[in-house]
Amino acid sequence: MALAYIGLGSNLSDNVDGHIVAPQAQLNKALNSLSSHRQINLVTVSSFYQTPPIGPGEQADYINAAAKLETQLTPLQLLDYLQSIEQQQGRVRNIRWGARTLDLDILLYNQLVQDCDRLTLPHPRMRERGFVLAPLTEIEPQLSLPNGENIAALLANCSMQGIVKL
Ligand code: ROI
Repeated sequence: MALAYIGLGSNLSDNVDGHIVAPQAQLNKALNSLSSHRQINLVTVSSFYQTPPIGPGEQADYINAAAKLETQLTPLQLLDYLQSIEQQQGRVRNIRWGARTLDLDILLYNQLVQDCDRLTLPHPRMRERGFVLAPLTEIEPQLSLPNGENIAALLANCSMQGIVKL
């Protein structure tokens, strides 16, 4: 059984059968899909955070969260499942770093270090992102990266400007 940490983010509403699904509901729906998988046990979910957008152009604020899960899936099987949830919930991959209905990232998978086409672990940009580290530190403050860096210490170096715990 592996321990994995997932980052969740959304800043767009999807239109499902004429109904708007707000970012918070996108995250809740994704968490339901995660916990419904037979080989995933959702252990802890952080609070939701409203966070200012990092990236180009005018974008709405994001809702971000982190989750801890136990799984029998391999990293790539887990990635496939996360991408199937993103697709179900109307994610359109268009511009890099553009607004999105739902973004599910594997942050850590055990203490695995890997760099292949589809998946780099730990997540390559998590070290400097307050919107990732704030929810992750809430659920696991003593967690460290494979290189020994503690996530709470990394968070102390990030700007928390505009990040609001909901
Ligand atoms: N900015 C915030 N605040 N939260 C995100 O989840 C997020 N995701 C992204 C980019 C576009 C980099 N910016 C973000 O992919």
